[in-house]
Amino acid sequence: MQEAHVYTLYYSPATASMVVHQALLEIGAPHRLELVDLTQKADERGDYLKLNPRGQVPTLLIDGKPYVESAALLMLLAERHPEARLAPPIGSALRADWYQWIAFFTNTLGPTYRLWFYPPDLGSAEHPEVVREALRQRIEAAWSQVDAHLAGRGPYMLGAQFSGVDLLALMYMRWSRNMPRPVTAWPALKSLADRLRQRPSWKRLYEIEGLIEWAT
Ligand SMILES: N[C@@H](CCC(=O)N[C@@H](CS)C(=O)NCC(=O)O)C(=O)O
Repeated sequence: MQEAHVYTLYYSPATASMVVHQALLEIGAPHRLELVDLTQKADERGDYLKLNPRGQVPTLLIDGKPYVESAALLMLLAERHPEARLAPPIGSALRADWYQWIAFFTNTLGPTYRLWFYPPDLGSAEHPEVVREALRQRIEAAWSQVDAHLAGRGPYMLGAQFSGVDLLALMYMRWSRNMPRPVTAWPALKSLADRLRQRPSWKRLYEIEGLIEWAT
């Protein structure tokens, strides 16, 4: 008989599901993976639309109930598995920083990256140069801010202590690899990326998702 898992992650390799997948690996929580075919048009993703009306990944089923939004799923997993220490204790000063940086990544970089990678969201197959340039500047300004933060208060996003925010940062950092200015061009960001890419959960994620680029 198949083991019934609490968690089922609907994912696609190298996408916004990465952070949730890596969090599950960090936690060591048994889970089932369901691959979502993103080559199909979003409104043709059949039954998956019942779980995630926008047809996007990730979706995490917890005891059969679907939840979406990568940053929310990261926070939920951190809360459900305090022993994995993906979040500092509630009420601590670091917890406040943790909320702040998660919101920063998901509000600032998330939507801008989305527009960068999905020009049809703004109505064209390719961005006009002026739009592409504006997005590039916004993305690079956000990374400059994070680099300055890390240079003063690193090496991790919360200082000396690794946390789930670093997993979120790592996913966004990886997506910059083919951009005009990859994060590895900023010294403190490069050092964070190098540190995080040593984690067993990252290596395992690469094996499972069949990833090659930007491994180390
Ligand atoms: N805000 C969402 C964004 C999810 C998202 O845009 N996922 C992309 C992959 S990175 C996707 O599903 N793309 C396929 C599509 O939009 O059709 C999150 O962070 O979970």
